[in-house]
Amino acid sequence: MNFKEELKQKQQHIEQLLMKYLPKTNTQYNQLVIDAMQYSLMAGGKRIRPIFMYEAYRMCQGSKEAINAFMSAIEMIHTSSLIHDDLPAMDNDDLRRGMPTCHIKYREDIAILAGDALLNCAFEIMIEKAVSDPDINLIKAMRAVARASGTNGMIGGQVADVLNENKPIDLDCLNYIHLNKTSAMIEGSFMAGALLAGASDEIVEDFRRIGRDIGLAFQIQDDVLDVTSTQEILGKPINSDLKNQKTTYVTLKGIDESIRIVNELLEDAIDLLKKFKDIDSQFMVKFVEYLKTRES
Ligand code: GRG
Repeated sequence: MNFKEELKQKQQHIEQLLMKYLPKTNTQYNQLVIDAMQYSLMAGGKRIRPIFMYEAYRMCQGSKEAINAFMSAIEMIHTSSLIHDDLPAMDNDDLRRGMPTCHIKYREDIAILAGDALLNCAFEIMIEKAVSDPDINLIKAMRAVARASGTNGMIGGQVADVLNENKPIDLDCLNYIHLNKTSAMIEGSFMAGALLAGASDEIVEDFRRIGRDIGLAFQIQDDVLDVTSTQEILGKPINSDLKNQKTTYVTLKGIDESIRIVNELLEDAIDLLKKFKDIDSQFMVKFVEYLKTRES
């Protein structure tokens, strides 16, 4: 099977899990929020965070069924952040993953609730696993996910991002935003996968660094794609950073230097992955190579 086929298969598997873990209802009263959750969750993202989590888990020889719930949880938290990021109070975008954003389709009030509900659901399904299998590794993995998405992670990065719209910022501040808004969840995905598999602190730290490099590269690439891609390919409006007067790697470093930094960070991640040469890290190496050329 070639890389693209393997990637598609993994994405399809994750989508089956997401459907399984989405809450069900037996009443009409809360049906709309479940529809809105499903709409955004199943709108066709790349599913990179659960894939990274699974690869770290597999490379650490994990054998816990809980990985399925944790992979679903990280994608639910990611989707909840996208729903909130698109709201009028934040980026005010109409298009996401090539479809109308949640608040355009379901109204702003329901979109806010759908984002909240996905976040809650993520923690509920992880806690459910920890209750049925009270293993400290599950709790540690849950803590990694909570930290990644919290005040000193994604939310912290988003706060700095919104507070610094419409004003020039330096590289230090921009790196804080990128490393927290985007890298933290990618680092958290790798770390949670390794922790679930019971990996040592040293290995968990290796995966954290792999996630940091990939996450920063991923966000710098987003900055570049925002000015070089098209709405059709990206599935969301281009020039969004310009519209919101955001400082990005492109405005601070230019397109060519930004692309060079992306490639350097991804090469660093590949070097770290080489430590795992005795076990099968081939898919991850190919994934990082693919990220160099991603178009959306
Ligand atoms: C819900 C806990 C919680 C917080 C909300 C709004 C917010 C706080 C955070 C926004 C974070 C954000 C939107 C970061 C951008 C990260 C990013 C690069 C998103 C795009 O990720 P892809 O390309 O998207 O993986 P797909 O659509 O493929 O899943």
